[in-house]
Amino acid sequence: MPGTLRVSLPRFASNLARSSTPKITLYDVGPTHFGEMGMSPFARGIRFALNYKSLPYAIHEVTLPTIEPTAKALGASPTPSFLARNQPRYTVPFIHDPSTGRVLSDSLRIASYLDETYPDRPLIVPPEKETRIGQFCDSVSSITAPLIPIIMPFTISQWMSSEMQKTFPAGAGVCKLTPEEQDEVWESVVAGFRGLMNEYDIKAIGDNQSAPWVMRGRDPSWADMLLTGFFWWIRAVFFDSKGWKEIEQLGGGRVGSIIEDTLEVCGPRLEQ
Ligand SMILES: N[C@@H](CCC(=O)N[C@@H](CS)C(=O)NCC(=O)O)C(=O)O
Repeated sequence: MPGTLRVSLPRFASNLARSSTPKITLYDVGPTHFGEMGMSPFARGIRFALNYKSLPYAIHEVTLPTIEPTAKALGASPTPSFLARNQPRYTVPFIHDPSTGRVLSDSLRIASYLDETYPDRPLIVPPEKETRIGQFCDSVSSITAPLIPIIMPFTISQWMSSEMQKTFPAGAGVCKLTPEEQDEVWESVVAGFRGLMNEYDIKAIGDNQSAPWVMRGRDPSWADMLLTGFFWWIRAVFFDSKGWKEIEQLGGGRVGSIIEDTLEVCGPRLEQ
């Protein structure tokens, strides 16, 4: 049943209070009215990862025009997926970890780095699943991409501060799709997620088939965190829409379970 927690709570929660680990700085776009959930779905996933690993962190908000100069000043690399297409581009999230002096960009790389650097915390990108997790996350962003023109107008007007709204190009807050075109987008998004969840059921490589997690492991992985980073946003805007309700019910309600369980295990706790 969606929302029913069938997993153990993070084993390191109590370490946080007595931790002397210096705070990692996570760069996200803002300011927004999302509060502790942050703006970028990728950065939101990293918050879930830091929460899950009980690593202390602070958020540093940048605006769209200040992503690149801030990243360059810190020494963060352009995002590899854009680099591969020969279009160097700087994106959030990126992090600075004062414990190691490392600066990293790209959410999957950050998630893997946290595993490597803090191996005593629960792993979220186990090496044997890294490729599958990476492919899953790429699919999540490409399946979701057609929703952007529909989701952004509401997001910009309702959730972005006026300071942040000004950094968006004129017209970014207007959906130019007809209602019929929007229905088609939803159909493609629902079909995309249906295919993806089926594929990951068939080829599941986890060891706990009754667990809701994407990889069917005993614990959540980066795949659940990134998926919930996206779905939290989509659900918050479209919770009452037919398309969202279909997505939530995919796999007999498994998608809804992943969101609820990930939020319960890895959700907001930013005060440190
Ligand atoms: N592959 C990157 C994608 C990150 C990404 O696309 N971030 C968006 C915000 S959600 C961004 O910073 N966009 C700024 C831009 O494209 O100029 C990751 O996983 O971190």
